[in-house]
Amino acid sequence: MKKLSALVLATTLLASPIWAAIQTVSLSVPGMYCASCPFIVQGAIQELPGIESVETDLDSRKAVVVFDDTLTSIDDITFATMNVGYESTVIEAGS
Ligand SMILES: [Cu+2]
Repeated sequence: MKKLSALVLATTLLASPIWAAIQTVSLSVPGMYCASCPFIVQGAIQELPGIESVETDLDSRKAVVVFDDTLTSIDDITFATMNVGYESTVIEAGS
């Protein structure tokens, strides 16, 4: 049992080195109501530096953003959506 948890710990450390900077955040964007809203939100986020990918979904009113956290922060992302008229809140954040 002890051996197993040591192995799990070692694997976890290897899988997430401390220099890893790529983060994923899921945002709730309740103000998206029509087909063009997700594109406006997506475009605003993509303007930021270090954005790897942005997926927006009108049905669930969600945005999933993959970004480099040495270049952009979650605050920057929510600020960018706010700037184009869409308030967003974090549902889930992680690496
Ligand atoms: Cu719209």
